[in-house]
Amino acid sequence: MQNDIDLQETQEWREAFASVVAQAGPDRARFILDELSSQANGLRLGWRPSAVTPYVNTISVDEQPVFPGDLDLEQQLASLMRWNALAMVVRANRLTGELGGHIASYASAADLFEVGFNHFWRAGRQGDLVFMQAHSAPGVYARAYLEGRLTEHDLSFYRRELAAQKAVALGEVPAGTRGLSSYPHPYSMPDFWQFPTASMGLGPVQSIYQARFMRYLTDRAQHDCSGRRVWGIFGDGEMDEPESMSALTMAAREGLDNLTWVVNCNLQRLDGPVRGNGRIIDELETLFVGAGWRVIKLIWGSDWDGLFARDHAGVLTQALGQTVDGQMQTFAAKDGRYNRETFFGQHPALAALVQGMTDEQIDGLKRGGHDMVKIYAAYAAAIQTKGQPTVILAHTKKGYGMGQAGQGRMTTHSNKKLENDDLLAFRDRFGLPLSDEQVLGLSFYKPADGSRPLEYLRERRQQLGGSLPQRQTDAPVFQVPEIAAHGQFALAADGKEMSTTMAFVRQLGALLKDPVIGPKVVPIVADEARTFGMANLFKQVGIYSSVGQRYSPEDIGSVLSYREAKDGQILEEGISEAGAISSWIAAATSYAVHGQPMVPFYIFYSMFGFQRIGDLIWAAADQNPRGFLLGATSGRTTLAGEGLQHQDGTSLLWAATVPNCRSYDPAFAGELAVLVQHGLQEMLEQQKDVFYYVTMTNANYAQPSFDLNQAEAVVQGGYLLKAEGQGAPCTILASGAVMTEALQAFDELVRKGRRVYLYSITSYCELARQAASQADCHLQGLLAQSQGPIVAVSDWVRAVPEQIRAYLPADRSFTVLATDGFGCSDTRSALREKFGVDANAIVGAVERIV
Ligand SMILES: Cc1ncc(C[n+]2csc(CCOP(=O)(O)OP(=O)(O)O)c2C)c(N)n1
Repeated sequence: MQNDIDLQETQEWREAFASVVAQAGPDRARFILDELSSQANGLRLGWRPSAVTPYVNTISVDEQPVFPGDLDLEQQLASLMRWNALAMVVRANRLTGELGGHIASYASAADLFEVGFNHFWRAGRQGDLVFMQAHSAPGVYARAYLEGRLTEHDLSFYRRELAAQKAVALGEVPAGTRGLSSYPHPYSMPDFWQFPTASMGLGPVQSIYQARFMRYLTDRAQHDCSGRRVWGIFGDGEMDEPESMSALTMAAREGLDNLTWVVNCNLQRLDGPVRGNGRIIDELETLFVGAGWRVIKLIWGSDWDGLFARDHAGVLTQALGQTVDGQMQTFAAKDGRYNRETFFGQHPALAALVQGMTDEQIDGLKRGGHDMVKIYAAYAAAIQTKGQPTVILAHTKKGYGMGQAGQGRMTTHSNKKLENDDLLAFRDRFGLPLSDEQVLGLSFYKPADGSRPLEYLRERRQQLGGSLPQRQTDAPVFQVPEIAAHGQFALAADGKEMSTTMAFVRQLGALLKDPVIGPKVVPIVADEARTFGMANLFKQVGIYSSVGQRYSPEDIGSVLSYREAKDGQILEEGISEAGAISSWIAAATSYAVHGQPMVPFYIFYSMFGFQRIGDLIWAAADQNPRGFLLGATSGRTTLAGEGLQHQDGTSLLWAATVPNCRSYDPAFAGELAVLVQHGLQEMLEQQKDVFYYVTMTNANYAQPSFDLNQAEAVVQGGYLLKAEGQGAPCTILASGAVMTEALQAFDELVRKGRRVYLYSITSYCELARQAASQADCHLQGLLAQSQGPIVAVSDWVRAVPEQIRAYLPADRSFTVLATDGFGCSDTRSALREKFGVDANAIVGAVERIV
């Protein structure tokens, strides 16, 4: 900052501006500022206003609405939540230290949660979607306990899901008692949690795409989501995750005013301060404002209002603006006396501000995120915002109320045990109606049924549509058309040359025309539609754009013209796999979130799927999604020329690690058509919680007609494609695009006087999973149809075919030809020769064995 070289001149300008505000009002003042700014730009002054505003609340005292609730009662209730949450974690860890859990995060966020629960977050299918910071889960359980949704027994099985099952089985606890998952996991608690947030950064990005998907559903007249809102409560440390920030501009570009984030700025993460030497709130303000969000700073509680009002010279605001977060954390950890001496003692005018206050009163000065009145004001302003998403930057103390044991302490995040004195101090601090004995015994506390606090709690939730979080799964059934309606061309391919990708796109095009299923289909791409030959869909169904198309596209006359439309069906996410999978998650969970089943097909470069955004796929799996992931251009040797970053030999291995993901590697268009049909039936008719990962390739080759009698076998993992020849028997297992090599080897071996059995293995993973769980498995019946040593050839790493080794008959040898290692840029034939997965290698492998 430059020194002021003419104080008097500066003062004259200030006064002139102050008089504009006073006489002509804020609109005129803003106009003048805009004019000056544009003049400065015209003069090339290289000046830009700072995006950072003073370290004070955005909502001024006179803009603050009256708090509509019973403040005392709500504070009392919040104290009970705090206690029960704390007791739950400490109890679990007294039992065994290995269970873990967090106290300090919820301690800092409790009021932010409570104002949401009591006044804003509406439940049900017309209500709000709330993404809750995962390590604040104990507080959410504590509330569910007071609401009567969880019992004391349930709480005592926090982080002990298996122990609860055992205890129920042994009759030690009432039937229905259940363990509570560490974090929000819909898979573990399917009627409770809606959105998994435990892997940090994934909640934020998913919340944005959920808000955007609601617009999509509404604009496409599939489901009216116009009354719903997405809320997210996240950590300030969590904002460092690239995913958290990855879609901020999209949210603003799309004008998502149905989205509100609350970032709990307790200034600490796990190891220490988020920005010890800086200020995270300023940094986030700049970032969000730059991205186009409305930023509401919620920094100080009501008891600071008087201090600011008396601070005519602005020394308080200035001193706060100069305090870095590391120091602010120390102030949180220290007592009133320290704060008086160290902070207010910096300047006589500051000291004068707190002259009449005791050290206890200084200690009790609240940060904004601990003041329900201020929180209410911020939330109320957020939901009135039009045309842009809002973030509330809420200033809090980590471990609030944990006193010596944790408030503002460096180690507070991991503190899961409290000493007796600390527990008693916590009781006193929050005025909890607990005896010493109850405190030391960590008794949960719930006011009597019918008592005013409980009645109030229930009334509030009733007003807001019931309890939250709550996951519902009932959804209407949709009839899937006969396979012939969309896959006939593949079933009767009759030797026609095409790639499985081309076949898929053709099938998708036909499905989109189905009057029932068509509108439910959500094609998703991340800037690779042309790569996969999908450009024809641009014109056919259009690309979704919330504003339609404001330009005439360069290729307007073409049949493949780039068409954006408000009712467009394709979600074109640009080069963001994280964004595309988040859209896929929103569509794949729509049956639960909105009671409106949709069928997303996300088609991507297979290498940039599981490897790139595997953790998001895992989070998707946690939500029991229903939809298709299509790994196009797959295979280590089939995507010739592209080199080692693109050539995928591993995604099927990743997919095998996701329990509810059914993964397939079809060789032929007919197999693919059957898989799509079967998946649709499972998801839309039978309403099974499954999702499919199907690989596709870009190699063109002759597609045989498909015998529908083999459909079931394709789904189970493989079928005998053909058997010919006389002589010593041998068996070849092949899948995906290297099937063409196996077909050549088949002919060669028959010519050489062998009896050859060739199988198309559509899924090693499905074969192995079934074999692991039942003796009478498909694999066993399948191999009983053949004889001789088995050679498996795969465009994937060895571990993919190896999945079945343990379940093979003892008298059959098993050799795997695979593509472990990095790929490289060359032709298919050169690559297949290098990896030893071409026809020659297959013949050689068979001949070497016998
Ligand atoms: C991807 C990922 N990395 C690390 C963690 C472990 N972790 C859980 S909470 C936490 C610190 C959270 O800090 P912040 O977001 O500031 O929230 P606070 O607890 O302070 O409210 C970390 C590192 C995680 N859950 N997910």
